[in-house]
Amino acid sequence: DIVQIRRALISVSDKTGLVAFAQALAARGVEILSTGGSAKALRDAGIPVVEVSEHTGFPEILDGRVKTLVPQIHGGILGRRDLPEHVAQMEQHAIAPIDLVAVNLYPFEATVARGAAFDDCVENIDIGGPALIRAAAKNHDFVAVLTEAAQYEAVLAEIEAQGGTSSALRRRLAGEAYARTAAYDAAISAWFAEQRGETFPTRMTVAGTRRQALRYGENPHQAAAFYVTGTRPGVATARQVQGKELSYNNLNDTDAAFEAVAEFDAPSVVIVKHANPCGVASADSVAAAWDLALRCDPVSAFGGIVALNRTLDEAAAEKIAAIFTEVIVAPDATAGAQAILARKKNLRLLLTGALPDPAAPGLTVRSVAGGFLAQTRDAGRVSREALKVVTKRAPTAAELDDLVFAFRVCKHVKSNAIVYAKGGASVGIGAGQMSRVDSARIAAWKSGEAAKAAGLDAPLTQGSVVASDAFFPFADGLEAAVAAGATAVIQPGGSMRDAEVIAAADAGGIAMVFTGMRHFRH
Ligand code: 93A
Repeated sequence: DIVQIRRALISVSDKTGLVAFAQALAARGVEILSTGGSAKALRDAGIPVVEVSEHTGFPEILDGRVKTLVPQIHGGILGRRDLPEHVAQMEQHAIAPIDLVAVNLYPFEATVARGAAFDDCVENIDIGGPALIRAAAKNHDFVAVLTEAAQYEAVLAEIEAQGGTSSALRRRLAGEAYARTAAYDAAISAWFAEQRGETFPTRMTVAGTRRQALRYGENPHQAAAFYVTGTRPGVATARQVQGKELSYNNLNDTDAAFEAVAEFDAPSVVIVKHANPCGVASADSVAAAWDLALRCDPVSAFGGIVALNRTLDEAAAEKIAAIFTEVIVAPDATAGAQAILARKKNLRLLLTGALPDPAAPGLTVRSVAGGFLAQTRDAGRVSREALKVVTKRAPTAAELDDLVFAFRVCKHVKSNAIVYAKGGASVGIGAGQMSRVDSARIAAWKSGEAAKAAGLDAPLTQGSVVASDAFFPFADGLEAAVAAGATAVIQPGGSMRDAEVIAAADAGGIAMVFTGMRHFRH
């Protein structure tokens, strides 16, 4: 099923690789039809080309809105070469068959991305291009369709090796062609929804490009792949500098760690295990932040994912490399730090070039049986000014710093989340429990273990502050915090029993502030 290429239609906005591709076709005696700009580029390169308007006897009209939308072109693409009636009709109307269509579309996505005006975006909605692509893909039994420069090589290789394209390649290209037009229309409809200020249109397409096939999913019996959907800096846009292949769980944990560390302004480190932070700290340097983050839960940190919000330097690299770590993600790394990590062949180092903006808008999507849930990202951040003191004692300035820090950490801990913090570092994290009081107790207990490991007499929670991602429904959770030695509490407030909880805080002599904002994370 090899199809020899006698005539090709080339119409491309992105002219990358165009000349070399067309040159190779021309060298094989292929007649090239082309639209205005593409034809000019080919002529300038000395490649013989016939303008579509010349071929059809119909000029490009309406500022190029109608270039290829003519029967001579679409008939040449869509006619079946194996049906005598098709062949006869094509002959009757002087329609020459077209065996290869190379089209890439008006750059709608890039035009929107550069913030162009409404009319400019509309003008960049390609009509003729998708029509050519869809037609060629439909008639893939006889036509090869190329929608990006990355595909030129494979087609030329087949023509070189066997004098034409194989049906296997043409089918693959057809599938990729419809994926391209689907993504294009998804981008256009999303843009229209955005223009109307509609976050949740009646139909939503989650469009992504496969970046990597993964060895398996969350478990080895699950298949998985990794898709890139945008340009927001983060795990999907990171460059892997070294280390073993990333797994599904690595990627998920790295995302959690990097999103969390981006919340903090000072040099900070977040260590994640099973999508939950097990140590978070801010300090004067990332190396100092690492020491504090590790102290919170050194047992869990083993085999963890480490995220930094600053360039990884040599001092931090030495320290992190001293314990078994799966992944390090940072905006950048010094050459010295990279040399240190290079000794650990398996350790994956990801560099992102930038930090995500935690306040950036966007959606998160989660699948449920038969559908998916979409919501705006939790871009919420409490400021000191928004806090309401509800106890007799107000927090000190130092307590306030730690309260805001702890609540920010809480946002990245699975509910029910309880975070103890002191001196810009987490000192006890309770995650994912079904009852809040259990999270409070677990956090305090883990902190006691960490203190023992560090050879300290008092638990790290002594003199700390504590944050809760949602309100305390009863006083017991708060009493557990008081028992652990916390001196101040931050929580959303809003429970039916707020009065009891406030009374327990006053009885314990501690300060409490309400945020009015909750950070559930399920
Ligand atoms: O304006 S269109 O929607 N109408 C058409 O008939 C048409 N034919 C090809 N856009 C059309 N194209 C697009 O023109 C192609 O998809 C390609 O992106 C572009 C190439 O134009 P030029 O060769 O003039 O640079």
